[in-house]
Amino acid sequence: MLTLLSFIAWPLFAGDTPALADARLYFVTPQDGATVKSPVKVVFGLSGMGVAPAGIANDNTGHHHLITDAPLPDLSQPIPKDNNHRHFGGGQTETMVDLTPGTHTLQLVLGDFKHVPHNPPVTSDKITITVK
Ligand SMILES: [Cu+2]
Repeated sequence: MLTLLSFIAWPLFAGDTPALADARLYFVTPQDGATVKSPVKVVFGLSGMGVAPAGIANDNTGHHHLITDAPLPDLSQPIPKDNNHRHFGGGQTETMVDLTPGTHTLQLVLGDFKHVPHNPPVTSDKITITVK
């Protein structure tokens, strides 16, 4: 029931750090549908807001989270930290990811200094890649 409620009331249940209206999060590389080799170089694109390391509460900033092979997490809570939810709390804007051969989905979510998505959440499109 709680899950259903927070889904229906989703924008109200987002984090309390405001996002700028024109913020856009996207993959510079790889492109949706690309066939790549592992480790996969992933470059994060962000416009309309800035990147800051975790733990530093600067206005209009956040840090990147790369979600692989998983749906978006509960956007009202700190983003989980596991093999499917990678945090780049140092303010990194690219990474190399080891992925098994086959198809994988990638999605980016910006998190605030407490690892909670902004309001409204800033997320990229979910892309699908094939690893040879
Ligand atoms: Cu984080």
